Amino acid sequence: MLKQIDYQGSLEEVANKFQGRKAEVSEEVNKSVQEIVNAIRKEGDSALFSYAKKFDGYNADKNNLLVTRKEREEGLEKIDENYFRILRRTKSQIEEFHKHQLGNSWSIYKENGVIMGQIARPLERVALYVPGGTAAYPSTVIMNAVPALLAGVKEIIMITPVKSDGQVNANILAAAEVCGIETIYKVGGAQAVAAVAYGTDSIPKVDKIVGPGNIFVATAKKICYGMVDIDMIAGPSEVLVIADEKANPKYIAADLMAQAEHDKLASAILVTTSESLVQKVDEELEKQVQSLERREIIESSVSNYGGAIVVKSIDEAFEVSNQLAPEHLEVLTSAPLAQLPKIKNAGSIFLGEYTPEPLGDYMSGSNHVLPTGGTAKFYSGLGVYNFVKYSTYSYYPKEILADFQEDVVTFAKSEGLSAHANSISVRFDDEKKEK
Ligand code: HSO
Ligand code: ZN
Repeated sequence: MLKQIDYQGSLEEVANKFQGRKAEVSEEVNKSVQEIVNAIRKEGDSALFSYAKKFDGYNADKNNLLVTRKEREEGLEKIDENYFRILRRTKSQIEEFHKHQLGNSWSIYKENGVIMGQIARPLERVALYVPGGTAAYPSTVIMNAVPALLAGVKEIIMITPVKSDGQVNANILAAAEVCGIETIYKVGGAQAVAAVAYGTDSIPKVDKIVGPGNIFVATAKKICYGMVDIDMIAGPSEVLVIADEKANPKYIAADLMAQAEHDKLASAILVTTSESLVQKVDEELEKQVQSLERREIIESSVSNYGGAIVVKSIDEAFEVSNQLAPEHLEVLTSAPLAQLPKIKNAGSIFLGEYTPEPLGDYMSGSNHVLPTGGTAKFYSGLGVYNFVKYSTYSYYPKEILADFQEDVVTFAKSEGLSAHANSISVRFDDEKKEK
């Protein structure tokens, strides 16, 4: 299943494959999503309800758009106490980690009396998109909600598509409950994204939209970006495992498949100094895949977008990884912590054989909303910082402004902006008269 990738110092071919797995957005998709967004902008609720009927078969109107308290209670009854405990434990693990991302407000008091600083303020209202069907992960609800809550976002609303029966998945209701999300709108797709971006009579406008979705949702988020903020556009999942000759092939195979099972477009790559390890991992893959439910997806993604790269040294393995900038990087070498300084580009890093990536998908504490497709070169995973914005402030006493007067006036005039110059010099008119 696992092909050895012929690598002689050139990664171009692997990188192209690795970074080019995003589903292509066709002209057609773009056009139809733009039409939906325009209709929501112009017609609001009536367009929203007719798209909900057309695409989801749900007869939405302003009286049945929200999940009611009764529906929530009925859903939550289906959830056993142990599952609730797991959700709460996950939430507190994520909180404990993300708390450290809080606070970036600071001020400086200069000796000359100038005071300046920056204040972080939370976004007011955020929409969390939860896809319908099998890709609706309760873990993702927690990963998105916790940083927003810690940032101090006042209102988190959820939008999620429902089928004609109008039901929302009970596990999702439970995750929402644990995060204190009470407002859940039964609309999804591009129309729901446009509705929260522009606001309709029934749905409030938000400041930011987060959460995964299909190609229509992702395209709508791109189109509405600017009107609202969005999180990143997530591509298919990926993992890169760096392993030395002592690493356990059984664990490596298991971890490669854990990401591969997400999607036929997922990518799982092994980079190792040991050619014989590749052989052993391949044997393990064949063995373990037999009993996995998503066998077909795994076989497809591992053979199309997976592979093994044999390198001459562990340092070279990190160079390869830095070029590919994977979403998840596992380091299965002796003394993995010591390798940390070598890692330049990776969404989230998992060190040592008892920190498998799926632990991070659920409960290690770090976030699982991460940059994919090589974008870890310039993006970070989701955090508290994504739900705040900063205002800078300054206070200048008169005599310090006087000291800057001439320079600012000259600068403003050089830009042809005499009103700017005037705003400064007008403050010293009296002094000039006295002289
Ligand atoms: N590995 C996925 C997240 C996820 N896994 C959710 C399980 N549930 C992308 O980081
Ligand atoms: Zn996962």
